[in-house]
Amino acid sequence: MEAGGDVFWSLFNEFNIWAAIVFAIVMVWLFYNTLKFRSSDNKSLEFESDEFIPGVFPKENDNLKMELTWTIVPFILIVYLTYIAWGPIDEMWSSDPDAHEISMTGNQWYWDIDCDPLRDTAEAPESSVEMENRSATMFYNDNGILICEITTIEVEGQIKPLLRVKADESYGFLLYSNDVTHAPFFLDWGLKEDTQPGMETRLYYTPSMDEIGSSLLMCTEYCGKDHGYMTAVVEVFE
Ligand SMILES: [Cu+2]
Repeated sequence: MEAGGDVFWSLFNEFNIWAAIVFAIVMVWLFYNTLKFRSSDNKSLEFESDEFIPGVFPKENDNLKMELTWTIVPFILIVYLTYIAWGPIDEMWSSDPDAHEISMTGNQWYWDIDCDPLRDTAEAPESSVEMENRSATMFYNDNGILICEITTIEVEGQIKPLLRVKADESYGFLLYSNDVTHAPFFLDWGLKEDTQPGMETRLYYTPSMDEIGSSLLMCTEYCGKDHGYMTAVVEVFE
């Protein structure tokens, strides 16, 4: 199963390609200069080391063109890589009006997941407290097709929520917290986002056919004693 979606993988590959190019240039440059400027048969180089005066830059060895090159070229590359690194963030933050919305509320130390948080009201609930005790565990679309289900699953002896979503469906996750900052991390999707008390955060994702199967969801913002057990399982079905 490929995790993270196409946009993540193309970014990963592009970073690897640039890392290989930079590595090759550095290595060629390193060995070229090591060999070219080595001292042979104990002869000293063109300058005497005694000529160096501490605190005084040996201007005669300066090469402005070279310094500008190794400053400007990596700078351009870093700016470019920073720019393309926004791609996945942009994608998970781009709202899709057709996305089916699922709410996830962080609590110390469990996740409350609701398949249909916006029923009953035309707008988003004002607070996650309103949604307590009225979680929808299933949602069918207009064609009667199941696109969200919440059940439970046993993970290492503990009962955890199991969120089931359909491949090729667009989902918007509405994220809340009832106490402190949490952060659901969809491990195999490569997505994470903070949940904040008193604030709604969102992320959007369309699981692909390649992602059919189960993967872990865990909290990645330290939230107290049982932070490490604040997990759930996400299953993508066909
Ligand atoms: Cu946590």
